[in-house]
Amino acid sequence: KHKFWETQPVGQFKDIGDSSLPEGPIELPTPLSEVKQEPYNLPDQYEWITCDINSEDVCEEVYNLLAHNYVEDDENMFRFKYSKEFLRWALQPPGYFRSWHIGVRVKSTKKMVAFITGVPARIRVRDEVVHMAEINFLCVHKKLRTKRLAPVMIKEVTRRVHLENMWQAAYTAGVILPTPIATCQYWHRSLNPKKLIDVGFSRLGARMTMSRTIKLYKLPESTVTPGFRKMEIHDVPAVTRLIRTYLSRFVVAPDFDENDVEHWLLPKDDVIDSFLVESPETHEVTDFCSFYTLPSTILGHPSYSLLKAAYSFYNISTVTPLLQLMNDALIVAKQKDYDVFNALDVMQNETFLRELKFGPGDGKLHYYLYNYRIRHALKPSELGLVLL
Ligand code: NHW
Ligand code: EN5
Repeated sequence: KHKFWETQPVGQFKDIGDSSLPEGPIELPTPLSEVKQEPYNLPDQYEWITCDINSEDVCEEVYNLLAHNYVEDDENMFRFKYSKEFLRWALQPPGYFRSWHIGVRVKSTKKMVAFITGVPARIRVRDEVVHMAEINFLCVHKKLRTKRLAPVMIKEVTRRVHLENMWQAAYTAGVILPTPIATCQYWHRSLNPKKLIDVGFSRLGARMTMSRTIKLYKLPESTVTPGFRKMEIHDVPAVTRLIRTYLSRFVVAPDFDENDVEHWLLPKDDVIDSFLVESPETHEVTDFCSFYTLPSTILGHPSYSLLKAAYSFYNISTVTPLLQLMNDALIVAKQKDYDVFNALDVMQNETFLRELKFGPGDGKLHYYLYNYRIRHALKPSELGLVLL
């Protein structure tokens, strides 16, 4: 079992419960001169490429690789379909490294067959802010699976992260690896129940008709909170103060500055939506909510091919009850024609999920740190981090 992961500086299953092991880095950094200078070897037919995601052609190749080979649900009914604009946003935050956008091509045909990325992030673990890589979009073409290409991809991104003098990483996966710092549950709120049932995303409940189901999930036409509006560029300082204060209560959370907030939270059409509540009296920004857009291909359905999904991102309530704020988020998502609103049970999300008619999904999301040990697994409510 885990012939690769056993060799890596990650929490191992055999060490679970061993309270003699200290929290923090597992291995010390090595001098940069000792970091391997050449890429890892690939099988002879393949070559490494550093991707220029700003190039329309490269971005399209990545988009197509992922659209056909990235994550599916356990019954292979849906596959994530990240848009090109989303990929550009996800891969180019402040201080990003082009060298961390790594592709593999077939030498003879130049076809892209594998991909992995990192982006830099400051992640706070308890009272320590750690400069990490967030690793995402690991993908090997379906025809090249189970040939141990993934460990080579992971070692190569690790090497390139080390070359920037960073020694820790954060990542999430639907599969269990050694060893999760937290295991979260996906929850789903139907916005277009008829379509969701038609495509097999959800089922008609026992003793429910279609018309009762549609009525159950009906939402008001417009938002109810006075002062609820789209976030704008001039809101960046206020939103940064709000989110920094809020995230300080979680055990693991990003350390966002104004540049990060501008990049990650300022609205971008069909990528990231953010709303806030500006008090009509004091003009203070008191509350904030956001979701990102990640559609899925509906595999093999005669009449529908795309599921439009919103994913809850960062939400902060100080005056408006979180329940009301998130109900307004559902209302705008419905106005914008999303079929479903998804959320994890991270942060304070448990306080609204059931009441707002979210139901638990069949998927879990495991959170991991590379080269950083946590004494014992966290509760989802202790996590203040959402990855894309
Ligand atoms: S999770 C989404 C990952 N992608 C997909 O699920 C897409 C569809 N699947 C595939 O493309 C978000 C392939 O099945 C993949 C595996 C490529 C997943 N994470 O090549 P082999 C992320 O992107 C291990 C980590 O034969 P394959 C996060 C597996 O346990 N490891 O398999 C990515 C086994 O090792 P073991 C994973 O099916 C985080 C080995 O790979 C994994 O052809 C990456 C088998 O390799 C996963 N999701 O390809 C880690 N899935 O020890 C970052 C399988 O058990 C670490 N494996 O024998 C930090 C790096 C930076 C550090 C900086 C200091
Ligand atoms: C790294 N950034 O399994 C991401 N999704 O529940 C990689 N299920 O959509 C990790 N199987 O439960 C990704 N409908 C891990 C997740 C991979 C994708 C995945 C799950 C999450 C999902 C749906 C569809 C299931 C189709 C059959 C699901 C039930 C919804 C229902 C609505 C009404 C109230 C009850 C729940």
